[in-house]
Amino acid sequence: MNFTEILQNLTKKPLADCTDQELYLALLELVRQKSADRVQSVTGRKLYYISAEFLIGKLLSNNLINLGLYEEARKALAAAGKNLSDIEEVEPEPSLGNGGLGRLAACFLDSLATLNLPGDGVGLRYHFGLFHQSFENDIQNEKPDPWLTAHSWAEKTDITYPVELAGKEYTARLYKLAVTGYEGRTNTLNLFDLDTIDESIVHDGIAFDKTAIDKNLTLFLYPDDSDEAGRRLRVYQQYLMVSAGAQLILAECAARGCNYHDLADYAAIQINDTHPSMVIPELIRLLGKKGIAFEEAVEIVTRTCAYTNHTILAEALEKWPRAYLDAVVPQLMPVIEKLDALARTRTADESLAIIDQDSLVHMANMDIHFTHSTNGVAALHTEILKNSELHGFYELYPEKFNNKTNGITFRRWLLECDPRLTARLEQYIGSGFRKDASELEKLLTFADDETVLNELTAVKKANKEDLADWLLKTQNVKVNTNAVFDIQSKRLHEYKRQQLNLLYLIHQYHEIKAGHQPAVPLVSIFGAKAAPAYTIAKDIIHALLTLSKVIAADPEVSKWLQIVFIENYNVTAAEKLIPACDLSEQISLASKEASGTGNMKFMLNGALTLGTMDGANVEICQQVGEENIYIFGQSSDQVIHRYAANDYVAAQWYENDANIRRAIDFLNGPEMLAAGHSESLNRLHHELIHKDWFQTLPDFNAYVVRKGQALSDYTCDPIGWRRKCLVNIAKAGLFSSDRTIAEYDHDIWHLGNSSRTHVRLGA
Ligand code: H2P
Repeated sequence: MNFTEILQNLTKKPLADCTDQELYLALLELVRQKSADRVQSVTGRKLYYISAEFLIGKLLSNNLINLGLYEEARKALAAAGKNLSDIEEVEPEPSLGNGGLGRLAACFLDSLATLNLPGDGVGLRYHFGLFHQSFENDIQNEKPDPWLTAHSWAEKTDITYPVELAGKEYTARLYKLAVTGYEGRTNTLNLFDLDTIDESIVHDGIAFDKTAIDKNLTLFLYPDDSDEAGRRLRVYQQYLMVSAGAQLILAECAARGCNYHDLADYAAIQINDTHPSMVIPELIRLLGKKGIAFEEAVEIVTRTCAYTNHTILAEALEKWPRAYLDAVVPQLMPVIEKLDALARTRTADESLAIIDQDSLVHMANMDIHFTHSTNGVAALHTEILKNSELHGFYELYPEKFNNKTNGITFRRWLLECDPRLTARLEQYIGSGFRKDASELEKLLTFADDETVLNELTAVKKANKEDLADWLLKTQNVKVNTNAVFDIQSKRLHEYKRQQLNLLYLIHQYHEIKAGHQPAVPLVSIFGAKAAPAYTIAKDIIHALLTLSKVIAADPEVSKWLQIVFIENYNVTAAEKLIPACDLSEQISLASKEASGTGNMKFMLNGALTLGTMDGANVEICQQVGEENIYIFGQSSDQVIHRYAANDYVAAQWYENDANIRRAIDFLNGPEMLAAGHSESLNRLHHELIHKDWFQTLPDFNAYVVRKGQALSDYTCDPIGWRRKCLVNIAKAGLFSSDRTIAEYDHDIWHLGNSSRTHVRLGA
């Protein structure tokens, strides 16, 4: 049977007569069948990647690519007058993640399956995931973002586990989502849910009764935690995930012959950030029920589990008041107390305790004591963990610390999102890079080939035209594709410093008004969601939207400058933005961005990075060389020292620098106040002068200068610019998640071959 016949067998009518919805369902079914053919039995150690987030994005095209069916499908549909990209539109995007952390988990699943490694995900089946963002009156508005349609990728199973929450028993049901690798095997993303969830309790945006656990537990990812009920709800969610997950792991291992004493020969569990940390005491508790004594259970769990740290921001290293755990998971508290006592026999350092003197339970501390590996996600981040943030732990357990620089799957972030560039690359260097990313380096032989450089420029131009069409269609804005496309898309957070970009744009506004024409027109594109309770982050969005209007209304400035803040930034939007980007904004305060992965996606798609020496930017800089990246700003050492000395006074920078003052004072000056909301603009103005926690002002001038340099290079030396882009693409191979996963496997997991990890378990 040819592809058309196979598909027609499913649609039961000629493809030309089918709606896009019918074709989508047929393709979904076909992908399911083909993925099932690639399921393999597991021998030896299997990975369970347990994570509160899996930001998988739409799956149809990705799965078709990985199954090698994409071209056939596209052609068969085209022959029937159908367009695969229209059919993709039918698929709702599951927003089961917030940002890089969740997207990393999704890339890892893709790489595991591609590398033929046995590795499944474990998480929650949120009904709405992260909220849907819209702008009303230039203010972020949050609504539910439904994705669970009658036919979804996650298939209901009849596997259930009992989970006890606050003394009451709930039933967690398992849903399975097939994850097929590129020319690889099929693994599973296991997602848990309750049958009793009631979506109708959501009202007024994303509000709901936080106490009705049976109805609300898996409604949203990260429900508002600005009140106690919201914070407790997170503990409820986390325990549902880890308890059901732990039961699943034990059941699967037992079915393969594990006697629980040898659990570490059957399972490797990667704890993704602190959200799943309770899996440690939960496994110890469950092993206790199987008759295994506490001491041995601790050793088994330590050998089985490993922990990834994704941030040094204290707010994100979870510390739960003991009272919450007493109330929600009373069955775990005796175990956690014993773990705390055991940890205290290893160190007298109070800061390494699990339960501190204020009765806070430190999840990261529990992870580090009772797993065999703690890794950071970029070289600089791991060094900061070892030398400052987790220094006490590093002294206690030096052998546990290791670095695993993040990566991205090139299937989604090149093959799928940038077919034009992919085709060109294949023409130049063959298709080996699809599976071996290091082959991209072959491109370097074309660094001085002007034909190739011009062709790459043409690819970028066409991608910019596509993005312009998409922006017009979905955001109702028209952009000039001869302008530089400058993009900052990531979670909204002060440490990521969208506000620095904002101040730059105000600065440019003034410069243009003063008759200083820039080198080239600039379209500055933002995509970002602010956590619903994060006021200043929302103020930054409001300021950018307001400034965008002020500029658009000024013909003198709008010739040169345009701000586009896209609504509801998600994976689908990222796939449109990234291939069209010229300049990638990675401007976090040095030391604060653990790694970043957007930076890798942009470079792979031939954008140049404007960034600080932070996270993986440092490694990108090492890869491409300083002449192929625009670096500015304080170093992480300078920042760390400034924090230690506690002598940063934003107001001094404001007082002493006329450019800074002019930019900040514009925020609540007459033009902005006429177009925006005074309360929000005044608050941001005040914040920048009197707090500025993430030291925007010391980096301001350096940023302005470096960005100016980038823009002038773009115009004055187009061939030189494109050569830099080529080098970035060629050197992106290191940032393939296949490399990252191979390192995790080699150093931490040892999948498939039941070899024990040899680690020192105590002090
Ligand atoms: C976080 C870090 C990033 C890192 C990512 C994956 C938490 O993602 O901040 O620096 O690359 O994890 O390790 P994000 O900020 O995008 O939510």
